[in-house]
Amino acid sequence: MEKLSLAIQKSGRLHESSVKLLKECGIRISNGIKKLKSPVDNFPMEIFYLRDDDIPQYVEDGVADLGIVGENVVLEKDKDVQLVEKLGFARCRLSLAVPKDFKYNSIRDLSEKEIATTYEVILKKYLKEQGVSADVREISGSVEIAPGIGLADAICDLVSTGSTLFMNGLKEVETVLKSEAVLIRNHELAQEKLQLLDQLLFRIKSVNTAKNNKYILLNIPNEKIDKVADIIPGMKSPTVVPLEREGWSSIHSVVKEDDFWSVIESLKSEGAEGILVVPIEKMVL
Ligand code: PRT
Ligand code: ZN
Repeated sequence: MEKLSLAIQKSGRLHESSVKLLKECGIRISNGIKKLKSPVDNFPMEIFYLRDDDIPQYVEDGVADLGIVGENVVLEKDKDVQLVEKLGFARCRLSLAVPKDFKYNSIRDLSEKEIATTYEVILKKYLKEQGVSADVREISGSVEIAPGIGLADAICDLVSTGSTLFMNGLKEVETVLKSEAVLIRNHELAQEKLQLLDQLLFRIKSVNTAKNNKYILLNIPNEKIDKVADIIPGMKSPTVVPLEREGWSSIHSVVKEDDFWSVIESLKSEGAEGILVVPIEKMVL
């Protein structure tokens, strides 16, 4: 039987979340990560452990059918691979930053300046789109120290909390790209592998949809049921269960994480009591 091969990062920021996602999808990886690859016991799949920079190339060549890697790396490597699904972890942005005393008003201020980066391809494309000509210097790590040692006027690097920039006396001035971990695939997968990919994707979506939603339970006077049902319509319609207490019901439904606080406010103003909110493990749509 055909097996899908999936490349994930061997160690680094993506590794743990990738393994965790697979685990949540019920994929049991057999042995430790010391090796180059591990079999999976309960799904026709094997896992390759690679440096993240190498993953797009391996997927383009079909050495691995699938890969989990930052979108930033996919775009920088510019290989012929297909983006299948955004995975919602390892969120960050690729930003331009300048020393904090640099008088920055617009991207034009970087015209003819030297910009150090490890993201040469993405940065050059961005500058071209912005109509700015600057001198892009590719350096291989610790980009944030380049202005301090006189190697560049500005940098373009990944940012998540911003503390690295701050500690190096830099300020963020433009966002070039927003990134997160993504699932990529080889362009020409055989039919059997595509079916396996569909199964895997179904599981990933169930897991990630569940993460973006919460299960909500509350008590409400019966005359407010319709109003509350409009606020929390759930997947089809909410479940309504009568309470022992005369004239009251319990409503169960699903609420999106993003809408959560505004929904809670509306429910309270309708007179909801005893609101409970619980995480959902899997959500099958
Ligand atoms: O060894 P290998 O080549 O596999 O790993 P790597 O060292 O190239 O990559 P790694 O593990 O550092 O990052 C893997 C991926 O995580 C990146 O390609 C991004 O998609 C994603 N990611 C998310 C980040 C960050 N957040 C991040 N903050 N990658 C790097 N950083 C670095 C950034 O370069 C800077 O040095 O963290 C610093 C900034 O962080 P803050 O929090 O101080 O802003
Ligand atoms: Zn890397």
